[in-house]
Amino acid sequence: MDRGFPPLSRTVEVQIDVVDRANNPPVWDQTVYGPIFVKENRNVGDRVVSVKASSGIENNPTVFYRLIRGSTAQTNKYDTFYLQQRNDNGHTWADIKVNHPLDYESIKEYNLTIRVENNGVQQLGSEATIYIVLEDVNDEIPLFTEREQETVLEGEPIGTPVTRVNAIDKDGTFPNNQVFYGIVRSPRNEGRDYFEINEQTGEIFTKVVFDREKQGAYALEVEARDGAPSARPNSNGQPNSGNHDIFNKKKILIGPYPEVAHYDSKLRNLTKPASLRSERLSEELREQRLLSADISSRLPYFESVNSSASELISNPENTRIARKIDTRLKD
Ligand SMILES: [Ca+2]
Ligand SMILES: [Ca+2]
Ligand SMILES: [Ca+2]
Repeated sequence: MDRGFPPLSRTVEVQIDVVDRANNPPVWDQTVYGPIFVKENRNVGDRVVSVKASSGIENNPTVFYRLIRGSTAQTNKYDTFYLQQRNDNGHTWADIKVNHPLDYESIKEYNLTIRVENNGVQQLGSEATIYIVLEDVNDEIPLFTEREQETVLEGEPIGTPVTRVNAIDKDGTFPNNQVFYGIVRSPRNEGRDYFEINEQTGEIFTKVVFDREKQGAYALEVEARDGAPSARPNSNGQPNSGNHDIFNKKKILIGPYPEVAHYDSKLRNLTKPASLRSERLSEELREQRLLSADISSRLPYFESVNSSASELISNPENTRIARKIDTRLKD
C-alpha cells in the first residue's frame, strides 16, 4: 500500500515450495561424460554410453531420465540419439543409443543434455552433459569429376601425356580420403594396353605410337581407389573403388598427325578471306540490283516529262511566244 490518497495497493501471489531436508536433488556419477568416441558406422540401436545418477532420497531410489531435445542437430534436435532406462542390481541406468545413422562427413560431434528427476514429494532434478565425438570410417568412394572425352595426336612418341583424371573422396580423414589411380585390368577395357596412368597424380600417358587410320578412338576405363580398407558392407577388407562410376569410362580420340593438323588449320585460314570476299561481292550485287530497280520504277515518269517537253517545243503557238520574248529582250 502506498501513502497517496486514496491509498493504492497491489497484491502479488508468491508460491513457496517447502522442501524437505531429506529430499535432495538426484546426484549424477559425473556431471560431464566424455569425450565418448563413436565410429560413424555404428548401427541404429547400438549403445554408445551408459550413465547413472542416484535419487538423492534415502529409501526411494526411483529416478526418471530423459534426453533434452536442443535447438541444433548437435544437441539432438533430430533425435539422432535416444535414451533407454534400464534397471540393474538396484540401480537405474540410462543407456544412450543410436536412433538415426551417423555421418562423420555431415556432423562430427554431439553435445547431449540428459536430465534426471527423483520421485520425492517434490520432484527434484539435475542435468548432466554427454559429449560424443564421431570417428571417421572409410565409407566414401572416390568419384571422378571430369569430362569423358580426350584427344591424343597420332604419331606422337610413347610417353606423351594425354590428360589428367581427378577423383574426390569425401571421407573426412587420411588415408580414408587418399586416392590412387589405375587402369582397369579387364579384357573388356579396350584401351588397357595402349595407355598408362600415374597412380598418384592421375596423369595418363601413351604406351604406343597411334595411327588413326588403324583405329580412330579407344574406350579407356580408369579406376580410383582409396587408401584404407573399406568400412562398407561386403567389402572384404579391400579399399573402396569408384570403378562403377560412369565417369571412369573415357573416350580417347586419336587426332591427325601434327603436320597434317598444322596444314589442316592453315587451309582453314586460307579459305576465310575468300569467303569474306564473296560476301562483299554479293552485297555489292544486291545494291546494284536495288539501284536498277529504282531507276526502272522512275522510268515512266522520265519518259512522260520528256514527251511533254518535246510537245511544248513542237507547238507553233509556243514558238511564236518564244520569238516575242526574244525580241523584247533584244529591245
Ligand atoms: Ca559417412
Ligand atoms: Ca574413402
Ligand atoms: Ca567417412
